[in-house]
Amino acid sequence: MDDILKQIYQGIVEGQQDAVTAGVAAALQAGLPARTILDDGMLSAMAEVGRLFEEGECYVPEMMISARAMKAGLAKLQPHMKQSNVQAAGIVALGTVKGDLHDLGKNLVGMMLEGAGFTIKDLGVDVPPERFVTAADEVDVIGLSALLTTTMGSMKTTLDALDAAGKRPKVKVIVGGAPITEDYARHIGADGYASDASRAVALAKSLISATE
Ligand code: B12
Repeated sequence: MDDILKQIYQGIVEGQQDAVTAGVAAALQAGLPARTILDDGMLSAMAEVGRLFEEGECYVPEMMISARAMKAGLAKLQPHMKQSNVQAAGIVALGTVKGDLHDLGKNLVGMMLEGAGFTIKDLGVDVPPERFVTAADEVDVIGLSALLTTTMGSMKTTLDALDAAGKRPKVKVIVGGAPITEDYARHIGADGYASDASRAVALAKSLISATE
């Protein structure tokens, strides 16, 4: 791995925010594509943090510090992920479902969608179904994120709330997050599932063009 990417990777695993932001700046300066920095330096590091946690080699506080370093790195990378000549593509409300506080994946999906011309309404984390119901009037697509197996059910609750409020036909609902699968998405009646942020962009685009 490139030395700068190694610095970013190590910085995230060890939770050193300054090393990560300096590394991202250096990598951009060296002309490395934002995509490579994200995939090889950052996402792989977060996966390693997850592995360490699973193996009992790190705990929640360390995970939090790593997440903070990752967030700082993402903020540095964000302006470089916008594509040129993009046209307004639609409005997407994004939120992490009730009970769940993980937001790195949701934020990344938001960044990529924004880069592709979508307007993002970020509803934050631990979002109750009613907030999504309210947002449904103002957006074309609602994106639900869940990282915990225990909060996957909140996706179904949210879809049920949209249905009960008569809002379901108005919006497309897409879902994602580490424990979510295509099958689960179909099972709860979502309009689509994407396993990562790039696929989320393609999915949102295809759903919007299908309604035009
Ligand atoms: C960082 C982290 C945390 C941080 C979160 C900080 C933050 N601001 O997000 C903190 C420390 C707060 C945390 C807390 C907890 N965590 Co945690 N966490 C993680 C970790 C290490 C990384 C997650 C991450 O950010 N990945 C990087 C992002 C970019 O990837 P992503 O989220 O998967 O998103 C991508 C795709 O999934 C997709 N996507 C995501 N959302 C959406 C939405 C849409 C619409 C679409 C289309 C696509 C999409 O696109 C994204 C970009 O490519 C994971 C391990 C892992 N491997 O996932 C554990 C993990 C998710 N956590 C776990 C656990 C258990 C917890 C706690 C319960 C721990 C505890 N005992 O307190 C708490 C729960 C708190 C809560 N109520 O939410 C478990 C979950 C196990 C399970 N089966 O449910 C995991 C899997 C760790 C493990 N291996 O055991 N965590």
